[in-house]
Amino acid sequence: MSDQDDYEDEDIDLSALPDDELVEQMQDDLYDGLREEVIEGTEILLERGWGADKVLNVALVGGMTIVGVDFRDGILFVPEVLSAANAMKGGMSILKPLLSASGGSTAGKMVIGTVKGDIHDIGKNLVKMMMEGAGFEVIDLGINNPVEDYLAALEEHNPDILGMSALLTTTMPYMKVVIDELVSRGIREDYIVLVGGAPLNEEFGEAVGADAYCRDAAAAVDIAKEMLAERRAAA
Ligand code: B1M
Repeated sequence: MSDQDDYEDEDIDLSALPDDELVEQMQDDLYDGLREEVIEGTEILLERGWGADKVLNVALVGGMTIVGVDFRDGILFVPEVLSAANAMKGGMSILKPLLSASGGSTAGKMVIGTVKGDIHDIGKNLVKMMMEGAGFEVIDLGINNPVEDYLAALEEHNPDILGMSALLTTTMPYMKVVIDELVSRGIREDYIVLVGGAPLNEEFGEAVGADAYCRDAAAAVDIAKEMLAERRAAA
């Protein structure tokens, strides 16, 4: 964005914009790392009756997709992407209680973490929110988890599901390290193992020995529910 654009942005009354222009403006603000503006836009869309999932997918994830393209093409660099991520997290903090609205119940338990070498956590955090919204208890191990962290959490929390996230082609193979370790300890079948992250696909999920690859947070919820129901029925 040019200085001129920045200057113009200062005068924009977000609440006066129609929905499509507001979304466009929010995506610009996310791109520019303007956390407060992204929060304000999120609140306005909710007040206008947008569902939390629609605000998330259309305004926030849509904005982050644009950031991703420019990051890939060398137009944006790490500091800018970090501030865009910070702005996105601002919007997500407003949506979190809504996405997690059902709270309290125990549809099942999940341990989730981003794998070793990888510090991307926005997608994982979304999965956590949506799983909590669907009534799951989620233990979040955060980022950069070596196999030992997963093993310790599985032992401590005895979850139904292990979820792993990776955003880099260089870190996604680490999922196999974790799964192989579960196999060699004879505990692989004790857990439903779900994997996700932008560079993965179904074929990869199968190749590393996961039970399923989850395209997005909503798919993670559906797959978790379905697999857990099957497992409980079989037991
Ligand atoms: Co990174 N980065 N990054 N980055 N970054 C990517 C992933 C990249 C594709 C950008 C690009 O080139 N276009 C590229 C990877 C290329 C590749 O591996 N082939 C890349 C790179 C190269 C890097 C660095 C190496 C850059 C550098 O330093 N030179 C570096 C690596 C650091 C490291 O991890 N060791 C790096 C750093 C960063 C930041 C720190 C600046 C920041 C992360 C901030 C944070 O997460 N707190 C960042 C960001 C923000 C991105 C992009 C722009 C956005 C990722 C994101 O949050 N997407 C990303 C480009 C892109 O993906 N568009 C990029 C939004 C999020 C909602 O989607 O994470 O896919 P996603 O999650 C989805 C699904 O994938 C799924 O559900 C989620 C919600 O629907 N899902 C799961 C995810 N995890 C799941 C787990 C499950 C189930 C589903 O478990 C059951």
